[in-house]
Amino acid sequence: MNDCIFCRIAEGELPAQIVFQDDDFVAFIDIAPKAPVHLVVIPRRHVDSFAQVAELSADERARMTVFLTEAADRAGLTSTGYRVVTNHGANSRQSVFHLHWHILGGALLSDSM
Ligand code: DGP
Repeated sequence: MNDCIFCRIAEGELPAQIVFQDDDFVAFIDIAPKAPVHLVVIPRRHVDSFAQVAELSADERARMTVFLTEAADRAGLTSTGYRVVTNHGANSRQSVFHLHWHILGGALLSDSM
């Protein structure tokens, strides 16, 4: 059994509040939100973190960025704005080792990154 939490969410083996998905990417509500709207966006294909993004094809990387904008739009964030963050490694406090992007919005965010 795959013990990656985000792979299991992508496979439908673990529940998540999915807001948008296609064949290659999934956007769902973060379980511990840091903003009124906090989405997690993942590629279905497992990549450990942003440092390994080259393991995705150029086409996947291009579509991933467009998917991020689409997910933010579906969450109603385009007009008011949002922040996109990805964490890699210990100093960033990455806790789930499957590449993911945080989309944060729904309020005026902290000016500290
Ligand atoms: P990071 O620290 O960048 O690795 O962020 C991981 C995020 O994933 C963190 O904000 C909490 C979220 N998360 C962890 N486990 C689950 C889960 O089982 N379901 C959901 N929806 N989010 C999760």
